[in-house]
Amino acid sequence: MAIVNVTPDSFSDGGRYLDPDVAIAHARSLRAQGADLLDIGGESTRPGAERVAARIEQERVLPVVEALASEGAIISVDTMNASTARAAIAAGARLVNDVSGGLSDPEMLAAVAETDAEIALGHWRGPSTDMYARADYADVGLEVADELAERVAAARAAGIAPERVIVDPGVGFGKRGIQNWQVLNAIPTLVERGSRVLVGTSRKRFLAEVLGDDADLARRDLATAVTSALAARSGAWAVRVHDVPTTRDALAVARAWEA
Ligand code: PMM
Repeated sequence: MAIVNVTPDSFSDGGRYLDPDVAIAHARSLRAQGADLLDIGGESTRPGAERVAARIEQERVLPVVEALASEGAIISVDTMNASTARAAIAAGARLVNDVSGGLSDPEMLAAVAETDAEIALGHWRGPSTDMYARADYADVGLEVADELAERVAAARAAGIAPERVIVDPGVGFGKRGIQNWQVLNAIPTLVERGSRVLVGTSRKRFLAEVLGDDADLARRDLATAVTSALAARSGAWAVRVHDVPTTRDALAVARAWEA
């Protein structure tokens, strides 16, 4: 899953793809590099980020979703807003990627239930503005698995069959340093619970904590390729990344090892 952030303020690529034509061209190149899914987002969720009005979010993402879906790309829309999810599905998106697990907008699950789209539910304990205030766990892997199971049950209660649901442990969302590694170690536990698992480590701060704060993007992308290959070996269904070639190569090598 390749990341297309149509935002002015995402932490690693904010502002680069705010113009729809530039975002579309970038997404086409990610697809040409081998991305199976394009995840298009119009609201940054980096720590401390302020919310964006749904209308602005839609102005950013809908032209990009529509153009790429019409070319046959499989599109995911990264949103916490039910109205944006609805509009993006109407424009051709097949997957709604809600980092809040359907908790931010009480209409989200019902909106997706009315369609045949899939939904990725992220592990989330509250808004980005103060997400670290809730980073308090006794056993982070188990708590993330249990809290995601509750969200899968909520989706089912809203009318979304479990086969349409993907879970994501929400690396970096209300988790500090070592908690992110613990949650990655819990991927097999998540897989055992039965849903497909999506994992997003790309360029995140916990990688810089290992590499050193001076690590440039190329080094963070290499680290992302390693965590993504390890996530795949742990049973993840998809990995969400900015740089497709490095992760494609790492996945190919991991697959060859397994074969
Ligand atoms: N991380 C970010 C945004 N969206 N979606 C999923 N499913 N999983 C993630 O870990 C995730 C996400 C934040 O990173 P970005 O600003 O680089 O997109």
